[in-house]
Amino acid sequence: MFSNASNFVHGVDNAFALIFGISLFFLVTLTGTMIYFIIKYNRKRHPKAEQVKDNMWLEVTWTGIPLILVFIMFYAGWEGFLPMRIVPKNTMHVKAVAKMWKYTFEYEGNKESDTLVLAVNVPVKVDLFSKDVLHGFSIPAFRIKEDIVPFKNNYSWFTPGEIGDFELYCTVYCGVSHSYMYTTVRVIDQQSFKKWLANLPEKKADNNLGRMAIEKNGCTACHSLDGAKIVGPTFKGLYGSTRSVTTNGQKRTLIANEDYIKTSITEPDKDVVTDFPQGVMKSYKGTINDKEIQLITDYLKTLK
Ligand code: HEC
Ligand SMILES: [Cu+2]
Repeated sequence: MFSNASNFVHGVDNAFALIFGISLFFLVTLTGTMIYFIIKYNRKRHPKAEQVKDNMWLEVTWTGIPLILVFIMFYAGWEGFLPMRIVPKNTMHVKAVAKMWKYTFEYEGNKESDTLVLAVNVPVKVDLFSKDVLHGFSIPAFRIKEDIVPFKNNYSWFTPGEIGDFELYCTVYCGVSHSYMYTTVRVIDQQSFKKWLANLPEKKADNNLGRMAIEKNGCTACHSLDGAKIVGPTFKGLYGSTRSVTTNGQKRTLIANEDYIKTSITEPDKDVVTDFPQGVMKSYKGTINDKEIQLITDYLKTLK
């Protein structure tokens, strides 16, 4: 609680602490009063029940106090929430593109990245865009959570206040591999950010059939194209490299050639790559035909 990871941490945590405190207070006092009454008005001590009727002050109190408390809670929440919807001028812009089951971040100058890299203390507006279904853009450390709704332009903004890596999730169940839809927010100093952005390659037109097959079949939810290790090994530099795998419980090394790629797609549990889990990738036998496997393989050859 009360970190400085983003400018919204204080507002959200204040509301949370207040509501939590009030709830805790009532949990303790109500339970205490109940126990006290159970003992005090126990049948042995009070054999004859008495009825209390129409106590105006009592009723005014138990209506008035909760009403005031609820308004205080509302005010604390409102104060934390309102600034999230008012974007200041001169923010940096990033477009977050969500699709089953991956985030891509597009930067000015037609550049894109799998990780959301940001400069510390620079306010950023993130335009949220979905290519398919409902997703949820959430950075718990920043206290940010916003729905990404297809055909509706939503946004989020914040100022990262601490250098470091933070988790970014999809928080709306969006299909079988929803749980793999996570990535990292990397906050770096402003100088490093300028350098990073300058080195980020420009997006190429998406007209490669192999790349399209990879996107269409959702492979990029687990395999990055840029060297990042996510759920599975990266595709970058895979083709032609030496792989360490376990086959039938036996460790061995082999070269990633056309046959290996094909076996990896149709029988993923046959050669399990070292340091990666077995059984996570399902077999694409029957889903992807030989022609598509060839297109994918040809595309992998280009990812040096
Ligand atoms: C749910 C996550 C997931 C999806 C989706 C997925 N894979 Fe995998 N894949 C893995 C994991 C984990 C491994 C490593 C363990 C293993 O070898 O089975 C792997 C291994 C591989 C390998 C061997 C990689 C190496 O470094 O030697 C290839 C090739 C591969 N996958 C291709 C694909 C293709 C093509 C698709 C899409 C049609 C795909 N995968 C979809 C998780 C996934
Ligand atoms: Cu999602």
